[in-house]
Amino acid sequence: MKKMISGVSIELRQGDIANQADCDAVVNAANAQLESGGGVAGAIHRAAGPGLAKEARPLGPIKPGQAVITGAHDLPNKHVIHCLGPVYGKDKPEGELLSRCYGNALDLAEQNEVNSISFPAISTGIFGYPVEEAAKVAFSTLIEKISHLKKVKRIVFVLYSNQDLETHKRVLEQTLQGKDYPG
Ligand code: AR6
Repeated sequence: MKKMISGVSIELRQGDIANQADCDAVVNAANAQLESGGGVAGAIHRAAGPGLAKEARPLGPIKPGQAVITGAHDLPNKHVIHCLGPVYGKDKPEGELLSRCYGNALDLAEQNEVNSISFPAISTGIFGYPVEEAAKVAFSTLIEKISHLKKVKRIVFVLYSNQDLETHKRVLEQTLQGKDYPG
């Protein structure tokens, strides 16, 4: 699925965030220490090699909602943007903290002249954020910022399961419904 809004494309695809060779930057659903972990962080650090943790660790610990940028090492990208999502039910207000992740990641992308960026569904794995609720926050944040983006022209959402992809498609349609966005 692909939508054009204010000259920026939003694409939704099923796949592995560590295998997005057509994007300048990939976003990591990180831990505060910016080390390897399970899920997205495990996949990104495994594919990037030990140099990623070595570069990232001194930039931590980070707080929920914060984002930092590093090189991509052995990943097929230029940058990794590491975001710490909120733990659902613990880090509050979780909607605002999750929204800040997306906003801060896009700000870093703009500052680093990133043209294309892929996001995983931050916080929806180990951190327990319900997928539909998280998708609403992600898309409303993106759409709010999209007309201000100067460098970023492609935003790709990489969902691990087909079910999560379908949920994201539905929520994106709902978010755009009734609003007249220039293509
Ligand atoms: N590519 C794309 N999406 C994935 C992949 C992948 N390779 N692997 C999992 N997902 P999670 P969080 C999906 O747990 O909830 C880490 O261990 C997954 O199905 O990676 O923000 C860190 O060290 C889910 O929908 O991130 C932190 O401690 C989504 O990506 C903590 O987990 C996010 O799942 C962060 O938890």
